[in-house]
Amino acid sequence: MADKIELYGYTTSPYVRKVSCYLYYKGLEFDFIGVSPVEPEKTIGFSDGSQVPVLKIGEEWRRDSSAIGIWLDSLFPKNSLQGTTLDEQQKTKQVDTWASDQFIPSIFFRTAIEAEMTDAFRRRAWRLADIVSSAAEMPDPVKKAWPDLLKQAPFILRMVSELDQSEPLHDMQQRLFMELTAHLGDGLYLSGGSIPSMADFAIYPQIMFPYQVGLLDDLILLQHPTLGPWLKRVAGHLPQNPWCVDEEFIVNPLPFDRAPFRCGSFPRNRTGPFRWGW
Ligand SMILES: N[C@@H](CCC(=O)N[C@@H](CS)C(=O)NCC(=O)O)C(=O)O
Repeated sequence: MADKIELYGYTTSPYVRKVSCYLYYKGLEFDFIGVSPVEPEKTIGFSDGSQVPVLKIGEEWRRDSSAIGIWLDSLFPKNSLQGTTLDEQQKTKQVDTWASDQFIPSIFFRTAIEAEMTDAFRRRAWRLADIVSSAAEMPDPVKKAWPDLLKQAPFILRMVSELDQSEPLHDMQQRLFMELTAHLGDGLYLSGGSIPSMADFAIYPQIMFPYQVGLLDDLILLQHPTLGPWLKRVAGHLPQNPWCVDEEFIVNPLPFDRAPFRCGSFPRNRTGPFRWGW
C-alpha cells in the first residue's frame, strides 16, 4: 500500500497553497491537516518547529515549499515540478526563489504590516482568521485580535526586515508585477517550457486565492495581455478549488470558462475537521 501523504498547514500561508497545487498537479491523493498558528505544536510537534508547510509521507517529513517540490519529484517523477530541460530547470529555480524571497513577502507580508488599520483591512484579516479557524479552531479572542496579530507575527516581521524597504511599497509592488511579466515574457509558463513548474505554482495561488475567497472583488490581472492567458493556462492543470478550504469560502468562482482539469485526483476521504467540497 502506498504511503499516506499528509499536508500540514494553514491555507492562508502562500507557501502552503503552493504545495497543495504541487500535489494536485501530480495527481497525488493527500490529507490536509489544519495547523493552528497559535498552537502549532499540537499538529506539527513532530517537526520540532512552527513553520508550515510540512509534508509528511509515511514516516518521513520535509518543510520548505521549494525543498518539498524537489522531494516530491524524487519520489513521484511524473509531472516534474522542476522543468525538463536544463534551461527550464535554471529558470524555474530562479523564478521560484524570486517568488519566495521577493514576491510573496512583499505582496502579502509587507503590505499587511504597512497597511492602515482601516475597516477594510480588519474585515480581510477576520476573514483570514475564519479560514484558518475552519481547519484548526482558534479561540474567539484570538480571531478577534487577528488584524493586530498579523501586524505583529514574528515571522512576518522577520521576512519583511529582509526586504529592501528603502523603496516605497507601492513602487515595489509595481516593480514586482513588471518583473513577473518579464519572467513570463511571451512564453506559455514561467519556466519558459510548455508545461507548468514549481515557478507557476509559486505565483498562481497568490493571485487566484485572494480573489476566490473574496479578499479581492476584482481580478484586474485577467485583462493583462500575457498574465491573463497564463492564469487560465495554469488553472487548466488544477481543480477549481485547490486551496484545501471549504467550498463555503469560495465566493468568486474561477473567472474562466470551466477550465479543463487534466492532472489531479480526488483526495482521500477525510477523518479530520476539514471537509472537501469541490
Ligand atoms: N521558505 C519557506 C517559508 C515558509 C513560511 O514562512 N511559513 C510561514 C507561514 S506563511 C510560517 O510557518 N510561519 C510561522 C513560523 O515560521 O513559525 C517555504 O517556502 O515553505
